[in-house]
Amino acid sequence: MSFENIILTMENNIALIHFNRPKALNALNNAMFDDLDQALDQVRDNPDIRVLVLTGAGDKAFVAGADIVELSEMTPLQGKYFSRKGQKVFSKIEDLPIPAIAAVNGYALGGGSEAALACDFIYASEKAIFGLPEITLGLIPGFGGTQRLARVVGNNRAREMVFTGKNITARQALDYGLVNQVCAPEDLMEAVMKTAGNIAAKGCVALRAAKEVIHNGTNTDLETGCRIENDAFGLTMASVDAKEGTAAFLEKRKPVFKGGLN
Ligand code: DAK
Repeated sequence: MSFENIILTMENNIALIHFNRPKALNALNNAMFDDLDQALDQVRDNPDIRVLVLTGAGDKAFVAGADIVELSEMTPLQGKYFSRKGQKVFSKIEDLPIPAIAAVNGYALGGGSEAALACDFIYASEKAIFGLPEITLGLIPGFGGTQRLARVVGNNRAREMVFTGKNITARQALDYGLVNQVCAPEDLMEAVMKTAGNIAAKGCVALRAAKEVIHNGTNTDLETGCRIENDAFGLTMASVDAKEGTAAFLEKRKPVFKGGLN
């Protein structure tokens, strides 16, 4: 199935989604959210897919925020439903059973930073710019940004970014712990796909368990998180890949993970 506002490709166990409205710097409108929602269902329901990568089409932007033209014409009630739709779609990224990586190739403003924050981690081009400029429009971040940014960079840095609406560079984002790696623009996708390939080669059951445990565990206290980890650890021990991984170690060979959900 093809989409008007995004491009979805799935090969070598990796799904790649490009936000694809380069003339509007990939700004998020209602139609793009609808496309993204459907594409994420396809990714989630395809048992061969083990990693998702999100990036922006063109060389200027990951996503330059919500579509300001569309926003400016919304009634408050339409705004409420737009915000809810965005939150739901970004939560769908976060709730995927597989890891998601954001490859931020340019502007990631407002909803763009919020989309990247919904991923498990972020690699950025040296040209990337992050920010939550909603306050400069008389708004606040409406797609989970006030919550996810503080959890990643800490309360005080998040407060400063949200209260001032100031942008930060890729290097600052690295310093804040917002991005894991900064690459030359021409090297970004190669670096992301290499990491995605590394992850995709791992045991499927363990990967899914790790994602779920980190996600559920970090939203609770340490003791509860460790209990969630216990249960998931037991489950991974029942997998074919765990038998293969431990046998390979003892036989001094490389493991060959089958990758299926077994
Ligand atoms: N929406 C619509 N069009 C946009 C856009 C956007 N966010 N960003 C850029 N464009 C369009 C420009 O209008 C321009 O279109 P044409 O004039 O060529 O037709 C084209 O993309 C190229 O942009 P520029 O000519 O401006 O390019 P520059 O390189 O000069 O500047 C820039 C790049 C990223 C610095 C600049 O475009 C810019 O400042 N863009 C706006 C960034 C921004 O403020 N984004 C919004 C963030 S706030 C909520 C729901 C959602 C939200 C909040 C509340 N509720 C419902 C309560 C979220 C809001 C946000 O995401």
